[in-house]
Amino acid sequence: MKRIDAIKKIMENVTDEVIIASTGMISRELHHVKDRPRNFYMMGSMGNALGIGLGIAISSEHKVIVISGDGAALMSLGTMVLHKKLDPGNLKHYILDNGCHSTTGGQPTCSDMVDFASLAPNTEVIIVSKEKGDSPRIPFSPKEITERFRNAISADNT
Ligand SMILES: Cc1ncc(C[n+]2csc(CCOP(=O)(O)OP(=O)(O)O)c2C)c(N)n1
Ligand SMILES: [Mg+2]
Repeated sequence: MKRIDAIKKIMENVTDEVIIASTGMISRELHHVKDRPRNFYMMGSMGNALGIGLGIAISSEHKVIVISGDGAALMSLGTMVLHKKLDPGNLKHYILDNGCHSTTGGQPTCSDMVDFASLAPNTEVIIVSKEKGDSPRIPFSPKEITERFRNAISADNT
């Protein structure tokens, strides 16, 4: 399955959930498939999406979906353990595993050494193909994304 098709499938069941998308083509593809103010695109800082999602999940009643790549998930193994410890029922973590850093040229990861789904609750691995994809750049600045997202999830808009 292509990564963008996995994202389309995830989006089929999304209503009012907050979505935190990992750095790179995952964010671009989510933006391309369905841009919405409740999407936060973690531009630049790979490995941080789960920490942001976990923070929102434990401090609010929002249903939160985090979409990570395998490279990003490997960078946030400690956060996955914290996810297990805190175990918020309102957080779902998808890991789109293509065994590489597809966004930056396909450098291999060692995702085959880890059973991500066993590390934390509500964690689902979807195996996807390695191609980079061609979704265009997100036309918002990090500041615009943050402001739009903050506004969308603020107490007034729950
Ligand atoms: C801390 C940090 N390291 C490296 C990068 C460069 N970078 C951006 S996306 C990416 C690859 C992401 O790989 P993965 O999470 O597996 O997602 P994929 O591209 O395979 O869908 C890299 C290395 C970055 N933005 N931030
Ligand atoms: Mg990857």
